[in-house]
Amino acid sequence: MSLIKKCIINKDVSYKPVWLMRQAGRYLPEFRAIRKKNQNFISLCLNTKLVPEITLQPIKRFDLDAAIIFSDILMIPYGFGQNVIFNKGLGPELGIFDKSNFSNINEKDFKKKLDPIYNSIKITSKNEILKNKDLIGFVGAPWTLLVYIINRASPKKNINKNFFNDQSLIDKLLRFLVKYIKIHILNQIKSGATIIQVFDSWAGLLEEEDLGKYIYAPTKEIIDFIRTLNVPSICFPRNIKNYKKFVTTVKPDVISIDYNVNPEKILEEIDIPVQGGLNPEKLLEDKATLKQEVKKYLKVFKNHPYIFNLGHGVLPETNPNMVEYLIKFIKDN
Ligand code: 1CP
Repeated sequence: MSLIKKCIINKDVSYKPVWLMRQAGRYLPEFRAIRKKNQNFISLCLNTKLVPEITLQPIKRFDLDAAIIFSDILMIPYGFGQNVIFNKGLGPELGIFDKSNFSNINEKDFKKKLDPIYNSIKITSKNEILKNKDLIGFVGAPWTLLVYIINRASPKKNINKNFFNDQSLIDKLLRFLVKYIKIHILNQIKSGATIIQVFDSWAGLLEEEDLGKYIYAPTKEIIDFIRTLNVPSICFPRNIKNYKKFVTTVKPDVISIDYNVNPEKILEEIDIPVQGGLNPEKLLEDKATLKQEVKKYLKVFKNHPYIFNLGHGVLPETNPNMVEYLIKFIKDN
């Protein structure tokens, strides 16, 4: 059994496994060299020669316990036939999505469009370097994908005021998303993904009264589905206010926390394995500051099953030497 699975399934507290969100990508010079030659991000995510290489870049450098497949949550809207472009510095830009789009969505075309991802997972999972390590597959949660599809851009800048105007469109899209997220998960697992993480990056945008419909019910359906496949699930509902309610309602195997969460409070409230928390900005500071902060998380979760990770992705300006220092420090403690 892999060390992460020992933590999740056996609730082993003696070893703290580690991987980092966005461990493949932006901050690594070997990734930047590939990215420079591959300006189209979607095509890069569909490149079965480069995706396994990028996925394994951090594993070659650092003593990590898992690789995460190099892909993006917006490959699902791409699989729906929606236009998706990644502009440098501006974030993603998506084409119009209205009722007419539904007639173009079908399982055969979706699978065909995303097939290179599944082939990359097959190739990557067979690499010797991942022996006894996990290969993490992932999806965006229904709510977060709904936000990108309807808003057509990151909600970081602004959210379309007419977002909920066409309620029948939203309701139908939510049902389509749950169905196709499950298909995407199943195909990743069949290809060799051994854990699934569900990213709900924009969970924090909703008010309490809307959580049931847009977060709890659809995410629970996905988590229940992953459970039938005997694969552990990790949920990352970023900025959600009530973790206890989320965990008891959705019932993931692991809850991943962001850097605004007080780890001591989580420990009091939650009895399932926990992942993450460290503010990625700590990797931009000096080693002593980083060490102090890491120690805090290791101390709080000393007697609790805990997967070390960050509270969000590795920042592009991070020095890879600091990542190396971080991982060595965790392994030596
Ligand atoms: O080189 C570049 O310009 C591309 C930058 C980049 C990378 C490296 C994007 C664009 N996506 C990715 C890969 C990626 N995205 C991974 C790969 C595996 C790894 O973690 O190493 C993963 C898991 C994601 C997930 C993802 N994509 C999320 C969820 C996590 C989060 O950041 O909250 C989201 C919201 C996206 C959408 C996305 N992809 C890329 C951008 C710029 C954005 C928009 C972010 C925003 O709205 O602010």
